[in-house]
Amino acid sequence: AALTGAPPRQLRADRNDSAFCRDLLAGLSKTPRSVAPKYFYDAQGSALFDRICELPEYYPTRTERRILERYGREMAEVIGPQSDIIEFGAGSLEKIRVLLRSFDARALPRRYFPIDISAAHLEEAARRLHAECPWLQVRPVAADYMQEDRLSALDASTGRRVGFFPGSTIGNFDRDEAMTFLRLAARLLEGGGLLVGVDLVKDPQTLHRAYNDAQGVTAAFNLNLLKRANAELSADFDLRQFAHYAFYDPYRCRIEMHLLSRCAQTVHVAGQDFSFAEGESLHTENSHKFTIEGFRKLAVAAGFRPGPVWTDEARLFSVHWLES
Ligand code: AVI
Repeated sequence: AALTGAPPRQLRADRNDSAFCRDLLAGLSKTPRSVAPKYFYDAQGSALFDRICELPEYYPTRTERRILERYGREMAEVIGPQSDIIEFGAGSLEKIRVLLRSFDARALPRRYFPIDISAAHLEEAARRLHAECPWLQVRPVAADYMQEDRLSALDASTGRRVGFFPGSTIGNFDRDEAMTFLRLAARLLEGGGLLVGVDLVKDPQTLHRAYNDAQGVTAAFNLNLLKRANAELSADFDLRQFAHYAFYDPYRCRIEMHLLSRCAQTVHVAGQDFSFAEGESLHTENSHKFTIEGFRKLAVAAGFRPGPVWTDEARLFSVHWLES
């Protein structure tokens, strides 16, 4: 092994034991083929997602930010003073900054627990936020927020707990996952509440454009999943032989993203062979869109009491306060 330059066997075994490896192999073995969208977010995928958020066609980030800016005072009021804010999938901690600006100096939150899977990124972002807001205790939690047994760091939260889940990430879950998340959040946040961003049903053209941008950033984001598999799992996907395909399904109220094989081909992933027919799909993401009433019903089914909802004038996006 030393002469061929291959990584030591133990290292290779570790890599192929990863959740990404396990889930991709399982997803490629199913019909139809699929893989969970959480695997988009390696360093490159996260950078591409940040670029998507800046695209003229991608309205959610911009619209949600405006809603947070415009109605932040009302949100701060329902959140209440001295609370502990827990953010699920906090990323670069940009959105919490927008929210924090709306608090009256006499009614500030006390602690902030950003939960994110990417530990290195999180520590640095938390340090910067604390430097800007020295009055706020920032306690980063490096974990997958869907794994409740990994959230013991939240035991340090002894005050009124308020969850923050912006960006309509909830739309990337299927119904069962959304219910699992909301039930978990309702338990964790008992006596407090959840502030959650939810993308709305709207005309299909606007939706279609948001996931088929002219610069091809969303296509690069989708294809990056294969690049990641090549880099981490010694796969040999030829990126030129797969096409980004995203469309709105009005029956399921969701955007579906796929990677379509441009030809008949065989791909190798972690020592296994997978044959694709021409046009065959690997389903990479669903992005559900909700009506306000539909989302409130889901929240009730998970054990929340829905409160105020804020939207933009064109009703593109919504932010919900749910009491638990
Ligand atoms: C993170 N999530 C809410 C985005 C969405 O719109 O569903 C991910 C995304 N996929 C393609 N563009 C953006």
